[in-house]
Amino acid sequence: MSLTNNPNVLKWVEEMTALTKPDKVVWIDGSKEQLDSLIEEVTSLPDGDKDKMYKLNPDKLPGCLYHRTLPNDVARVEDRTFICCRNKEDAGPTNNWCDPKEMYAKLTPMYDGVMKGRTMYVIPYSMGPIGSSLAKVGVELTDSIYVVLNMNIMTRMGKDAFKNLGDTSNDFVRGLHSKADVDPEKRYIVHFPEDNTIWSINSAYGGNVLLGKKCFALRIASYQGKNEGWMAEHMLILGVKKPDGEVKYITAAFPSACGKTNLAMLIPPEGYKKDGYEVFTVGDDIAWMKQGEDGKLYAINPENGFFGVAPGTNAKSNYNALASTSKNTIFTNVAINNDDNTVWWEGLDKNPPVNATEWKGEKVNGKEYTSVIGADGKPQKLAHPNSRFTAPAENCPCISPEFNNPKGVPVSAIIFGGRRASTTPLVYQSFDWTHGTYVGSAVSSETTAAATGAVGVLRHDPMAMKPFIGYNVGDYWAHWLEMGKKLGDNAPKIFNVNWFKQDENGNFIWPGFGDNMRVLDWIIKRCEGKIDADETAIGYVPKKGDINVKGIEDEVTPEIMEKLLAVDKDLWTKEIAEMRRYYKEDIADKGGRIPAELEEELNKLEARLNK
Ligand code: OXD
Ligand code: MN
Repeated sequence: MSLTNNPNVLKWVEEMTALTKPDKVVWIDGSKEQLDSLIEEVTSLPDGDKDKMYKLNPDKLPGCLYHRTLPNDVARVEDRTFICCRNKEDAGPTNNWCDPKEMYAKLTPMYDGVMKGRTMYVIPYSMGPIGSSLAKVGVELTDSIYVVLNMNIMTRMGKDAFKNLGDTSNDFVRGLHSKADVDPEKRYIVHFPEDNTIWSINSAYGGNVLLGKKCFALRIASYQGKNEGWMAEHMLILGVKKPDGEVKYITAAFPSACGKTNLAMLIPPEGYKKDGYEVFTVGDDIAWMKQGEDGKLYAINPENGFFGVAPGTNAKSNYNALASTSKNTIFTNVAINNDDNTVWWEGLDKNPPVNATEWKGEKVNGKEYTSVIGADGKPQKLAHPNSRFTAPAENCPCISPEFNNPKGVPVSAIIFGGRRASTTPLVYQSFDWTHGTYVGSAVSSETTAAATGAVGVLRHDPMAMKPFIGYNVGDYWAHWLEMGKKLGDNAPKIFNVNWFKQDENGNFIWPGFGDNMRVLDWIIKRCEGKIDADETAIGYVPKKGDINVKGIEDEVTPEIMEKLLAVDKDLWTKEIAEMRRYYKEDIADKGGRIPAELEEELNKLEARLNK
């Protein structure tokens, strides 16, 4: 039975049913009875079925499920991800492009009859709190129960999502997914921004198939945001409660492997806790931001859960993330401890289970296994490095009381950052929004000695959005500038941070994790106009003594702090040369329409440095 009378939804579901030819169509109402019966069904499937899930220990991990994907289907596939808009130039240099007509023609035969013998699930969902003017509706059609159960955690799923759409609106994102085949050469993650449509086929990995997340909430939404005057960003949202009781909200964009989830769930150092500081998580991955009636920029987290990387998550590195996985969580591609039917991953603790099943499903002696050197020259891993937990946001001990506020939270500061061994100081503030937009366009992260390949190679990832901008990156930067003009004096202040500065011996010189609170503290004081700063060529840098190091004085001596905050002229001259190369070779020469104001910011930066 369909859950809506909206003719646009009904017509499209009918068309897609005619194309994919499932045996049965089930509308997902989101009720407990329906979800419970899907869990029974998916856990009763034979081993080896692509959808197969397992129940975990009900006492230790109540309501938790386990799933493993095919070994060739463990991550987002950027080379098979497309933006299909009519004009190639509108996709720009950061996207794979194909003409929409051509892509529909190519994929339609692949979807033809693909769900024969299977059930199609119709999943209505809301990105953002139901009833919020910032929220948007999506409908995903899928032949995977694993997808239904993940969408139930990651979105507001079920019949209430249709309430936001109403009986006549056509403003919903149409997602079609089939796990279909196993052949990675036939895997496609395709966006048609001009049709509000996403087609995903031949994958069962989260980022490729939970279509509300990267596909809708970033790629399609960034395009919608440009047209409708708001922003969809790859940003965490956190609130800092100060001793006076006021909560200041900050968003932050970092490329992967820079600790976004950790910052979102930060636990302040003892001294700050004693003074009454608290940190609340609103979101760990995506922010939708729009100007409110009072002129300020408001942010919602469109998601309802966390799709986090498991390895490295432990009680010390991120207590709140680990606690979020204690119940009603789906684990994908981690290892199983067969003694008690629980899960394990590298970095959880120092005791890999002995009686273990590794992520591909092979029973192994865990302790021995992790000490054997694999074909890649590294110790074997029980869990895949990109294994994940899908955890409900409501499980998070520090979830913000504003998490479901339909108005969102007012943003005081926006932070950019990357992993930089040198050059970039611990923190600096941009001069204004336009300069801050330049700083965002220059976000890049360095490869480290720990990774294979050359050390210190810059990977550009503007606003940490490179794989997620659903249109021309130059137009995206222009949209940022446009938003700044609209926000005027209400615009959040823009900062850049670098937790990863190293000394001559390659040791990190900033402790990071909870101690990043000390930097947030400076940022908030800057937003409040409570603290002065040194004006440098690159922006405002903290004055000596203004980053609070109480409790870590032994580790962060005045000499180290000087290094952390240094602006080295030679390194910045190189940085500017690299940015000129990047703008020209990677962007402009490849069809990126760089706004003149950003070229001008680069000129001004160079002039200030040479003054
Ligand atoms: C993610 C990503 O999974 O950014 O959040 O790849
Ligand atoms: Mn992400």
